[in-house]
Amino acid sequence: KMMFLYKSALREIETQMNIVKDEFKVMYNYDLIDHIETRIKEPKSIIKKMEKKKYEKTYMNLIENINDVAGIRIVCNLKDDIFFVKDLVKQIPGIQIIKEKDYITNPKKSGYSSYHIILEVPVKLTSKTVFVKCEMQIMTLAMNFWANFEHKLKYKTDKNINKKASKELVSCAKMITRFDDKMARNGNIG
Ligand code: 0O2
Repeated sequence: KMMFLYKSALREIETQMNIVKDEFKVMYNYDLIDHIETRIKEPKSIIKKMEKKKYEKTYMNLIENINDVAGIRIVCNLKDDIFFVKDLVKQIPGIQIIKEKDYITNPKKSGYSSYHIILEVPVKLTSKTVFVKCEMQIMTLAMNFWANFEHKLKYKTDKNINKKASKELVSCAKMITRFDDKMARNGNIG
């Protein structure tokens, strides 16, 4: 039953964000959003995260403390668009903002760079409206490429990758940041 709520919340926010994507394309001939991805966290990943964070495995802890069971990723072309999109998201009627994390201005030690918003999305059931938590990640296409690659290599495996590989990944992330900064500047010139 809980997964039904998370899935419904994702459907709701995905539809809203697709409308934003299409609006900018049709009305302004601008690709503000390249594409949108959604995922429901696998039960084994939920358990792993609860163990890592040392939460007792209860439904209450899951609802209250695991913010990313429902996840939506908004992939933009340019870095500036990330901040534009996050301001738009904050204006969507009914959506409640719980928390924001700006890993664009302050990337994580791994090199990971993205803007995170924890939202509560209203899901209208026949008898009542339920607010369901979702995590929105907003990043550029280049950051998406890095995050997917790094995730496959390191994030989901139990093996620690060696120091050299970690350093290389950080170095690649920095290159990507420079690339995104350059693209944004060129975008502004154009
Ligand atoms: P998965 O498999 O992607 O779902 P919070 O409790 O909300 O305050 P949380 O969720 O512990 O904080 O941490 P954070 O750092 O905000 O990360 C949430 C998600 O961001 C992660 O979910 C990843 O999806 C992504 N992420 C964070 N750091 C990295 C990183 O270094 N590399 C990559 N590739 N992704 C990262 P999960 O559950 O960890 O993983």
